[in-house]
Amino acid sequence: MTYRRSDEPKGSEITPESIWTDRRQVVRTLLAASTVSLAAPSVAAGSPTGRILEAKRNPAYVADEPLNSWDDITTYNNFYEFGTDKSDPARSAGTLRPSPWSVTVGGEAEVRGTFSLEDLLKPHALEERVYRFRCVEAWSMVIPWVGFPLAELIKRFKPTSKAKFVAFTTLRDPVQMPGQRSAVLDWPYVEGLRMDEAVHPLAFLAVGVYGRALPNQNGAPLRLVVPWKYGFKNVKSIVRIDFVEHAPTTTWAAANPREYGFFANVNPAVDHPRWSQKTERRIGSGVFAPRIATRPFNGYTEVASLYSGLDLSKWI
Ligand SMILES: Nc1nc2c(c(=O)[nH]1)N[C@H]1C(S)=C(S)[C@@H](COP(=O)(O)O)O[C@H]1N2
Ligand SMILES: [Mo]
Repeated sequence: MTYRRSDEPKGSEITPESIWTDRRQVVRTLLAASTVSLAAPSVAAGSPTGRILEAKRNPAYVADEPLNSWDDITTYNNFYEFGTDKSDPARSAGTLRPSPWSVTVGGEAEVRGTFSLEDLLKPHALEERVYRFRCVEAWSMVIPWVGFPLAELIKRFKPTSKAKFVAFTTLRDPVQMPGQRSAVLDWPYVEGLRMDEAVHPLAFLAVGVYGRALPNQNGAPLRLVVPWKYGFKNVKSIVRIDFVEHAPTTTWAAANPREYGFFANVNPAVDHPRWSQKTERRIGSGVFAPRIATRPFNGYTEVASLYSGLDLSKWI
């Protein structure tokens, strides 16, 4: 699956930026008006850049609504290691060196060790999945990720019966990540899932978007994607994965436990203390577009059984 043949010139190389933007606008309108074909984003995506990844589209996870453009996905970001404004990561993440990269897998597992990214990825066939993405700040996107199920990786490392949670850690390097020189969050950024969440078929490790290797601002070279949870669970630029017995610390819940919890399941019935979670603004839909109703578990209701018996108004 590729969105653009490698021998094709990038749109921005052959047309002035204004024409390109216009054309994208036209395509977006067409997309909004008709059934979305997954081939369409090749044109709608602006000009994807980066290494082309070989991946097979997974027909179980395709879009029933327009995809966000490459520009939406790569210029409107949360990645506090590069600043707190949405536009900061696209501007500043060039200092991150996603290659060479290594990931350490440790904790309660029979197999452990430090692996180059290439070795870590080798056993996994890449697939493309389109997922809705819902930030806790009440904006959303629809994103074609490339990666593989987290469950497949977990299986290889043979977690022991003591492994009840999986903890993820982002790189800590204030030289590559200048935002870490400021104490806006505790570094490194950490996140976690309960083991049954982590092995759910929806939980995904992404290495690309729009058929290209992840841009730095999106969490190169490896990031988590858990589409039924608020965006902050989707930890970026992962260097450690640990199998642990107890619920690990998670960055936003530690920073503000009154406002954020460990689970962070998308839930329109529980407002954030400072804003409603009932609706969301779809990025790129235009200023006059109506807000969209937010759905329980971001519409991925197949995960509901993971939380039976749990009061989701308490366990936020
Ligand atoms: N390491 C790290 N991971 C992170 C963040 C961050 O600041 N640092 N922000 C989170 C938040 S709040 C969101 S909404 C998503 C944004 O992902 P995107 O920029 O690819 O859309 O990344 C999440 N992962
Ligand atoms: Mo977010």
